Order: sequence, then C-alpha cells, then structure tokens
Amino acid sequence: MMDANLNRLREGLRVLEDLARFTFQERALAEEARAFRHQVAWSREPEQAECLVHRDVAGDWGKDYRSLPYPSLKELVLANSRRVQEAARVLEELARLTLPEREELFRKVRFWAYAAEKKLYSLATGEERRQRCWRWRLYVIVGSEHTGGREVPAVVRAAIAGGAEVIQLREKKLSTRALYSLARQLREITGEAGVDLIINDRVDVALAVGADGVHLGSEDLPLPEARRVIGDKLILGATAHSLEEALEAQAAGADYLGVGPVFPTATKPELKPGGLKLLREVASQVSLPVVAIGGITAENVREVLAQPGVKCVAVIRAVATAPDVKEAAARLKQAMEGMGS
Ligand code: 3NM
Repeated sequence: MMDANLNRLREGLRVLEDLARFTFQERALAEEARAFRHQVAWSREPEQAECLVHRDVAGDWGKDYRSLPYPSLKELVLANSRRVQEAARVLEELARLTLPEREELFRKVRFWAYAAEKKLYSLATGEERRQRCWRWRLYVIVGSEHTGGREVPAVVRAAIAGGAEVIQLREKKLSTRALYSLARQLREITGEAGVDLIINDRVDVALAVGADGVHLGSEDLPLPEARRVIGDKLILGATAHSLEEALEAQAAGADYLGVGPVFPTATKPELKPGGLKLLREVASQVSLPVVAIGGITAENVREVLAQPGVKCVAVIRAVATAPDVKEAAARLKQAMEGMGS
C-alpha cells in the first residue's frame, strides 16, 4: 500500500510539475512540485528495498483499471491534483501508524496540492480559452450603429445561427450601464450557443459580464495594463495596422491579432488599407492567430484565406447590416469552405 501510494504520489507530482513547467511556464510551482517529489522519493536504501520486495505487479488487479479520457486540460489538472491529494492522505495515515516522522511531510504535500489545484485549474481555464482563438473562422462584430435598425441581440442570434463562432460587441456611444446590460444579454445568448463573446474596448465590462475576452485598439488601455487587470482569465485581442504594431502587440501579451483593414471599408473610411500584403507579412512573422478585418465579403473572402496562416475573418457589414443576417453569415461560411487550413 505504501509502495503503490508513493508511486502514485510521485507520478502525480511529476505531471503537475511538467504542466507548470512546460504548459504554463510557472517556475515557482514547478520547483515546489520538484522539491516535494524529491523529498517523498523512497530513496533510502532499506525502505526502498522493503517496498520493492513487496511489490507484486502481476498480482495487482488495479493494473487493469483505466481512467476515463480527459475532455480537456482542466480535467487533466484536476485528476492529477487529486491523485496527489489522495496518495498523500493515504501515506499520511500509514505514516501515523508506522512512520510518525514522515506524517508531516505528507500533510504538507496534501495542502500544497490543494493550492496547486486551484492555481493550475485557473491557468488551464485561461489556456483553453486562448487556444480557442486558433479554431475561430468567422468572427462577427456587432454594434447598434450597424444593424440596419434591428436590435443587437436579434442580430447576434441570427449571426450565430449562420455559423459565427465568435461575437464581438462593439459599442462606441452607449453609457456604461446600457453597455453592461446589452453585454449581459449577449453573454446569455453566446453562452447558450457555446460561442465566444469578446467586448470591444472595455476591460471592466468584459470582466463584469464574464465575457471570454476583450479587444483593444491603440486608443484603449495599453495591452500590458489590460493583461494585468484580466490576468490569465480572458482572451486579449489587439488591432494591428502594420507589421510593427503586430509584433509589438504580440510582445505585449496579445492572444490574437485583428489585422487590417485588408480592403477599403465604409465602416472605417479613414483607414488606409494594408491589402493582402500586410496580412501575409504579419501572418508569416507572428505566432498568434491572425484575424483579417476590413471590407471582407463572401466575394473576396477566399483571396483573404489564401494567405498562408490566415484562418479567420472578422466582418461587420457583410453580416450585421445584411437584410438576412443568418443567410449572410452562412453564405460567408460556405465561401470559406476548404480554405485557410
Ligand atoms: N477595424 P467591415 S477595419 C472595426 O483595420 C474595424 O482596425 C478595422 O468592418 C481595422 O467588415 C474595421 O464592415 C471595420 O469592413 C470592419
């Protein structure tokens, strides 16, 4: 029993250590796990030998137990945190019986694992969110100035029904209270549909409504400050109008980049289009997902997605102002088929 639980404890600690080290780059946590792993190792010769003498792998029916597959990184974190906690508890109890001088160490490991579970779980949640940006294809931006007089929630529902995987709420003129209230409605709609919700400009509103992320431009809160406020919890998107801005945003901690305008756009006529060349340049030099924006329609979307590294397009007019929003989103999505992989 001691041998099995020491193995379990060391193995669980090693998984947590490597998650902290390789996946989350959490040096302090990784080093704590490593230190505990060394302390609990049954390295002293007489004890090691005694354990090994009693080990009976062939006779242990537990070797046939299989755990369920993990649907996500979060489950991997939870399973291994609990593996450590449970093994530490068993060893603590056994130590009380036979090795009282080891009891305190196992108790410490157990309490460390409770705290590590919380930290790694929160990192895994953020990491999974950020990973979702890579799967986005159609990013629809909605705001009351561009809905052809329709209600924003209705437009969002239709865009989702047509295949949008991410919705950005972009309101420049609403009061904070009105924006909050609208964002809450969209959180409900997107949450039910399993679609990501990004709030333009407003870190506070994104956090308040539990959005998936916030999108910032050059006039908004600087990216490093925004990251400090949102921590690892939310996706941080940034606009880049040049390669320099893209590299800067990447270095400052953005999770994805909105790059454009690709084509001239009536939505932001003051901006000079960077064309497909800008997209190509940025996509080849950054390691973040690139979301092409500006003047994109079902007619030109295939040219956009023909640029290596570009998988996702963001649109306002092509969907939100169309007479039939659902049909417009579906038509765009259909035009994207087979491209951008
Ligand atoms: N930002 P449409 S272009 C909101 O390049 C926005 O920063 C841009 O709208 C940028 O799909 C743009 O109607 C407008 O062209 C996108």
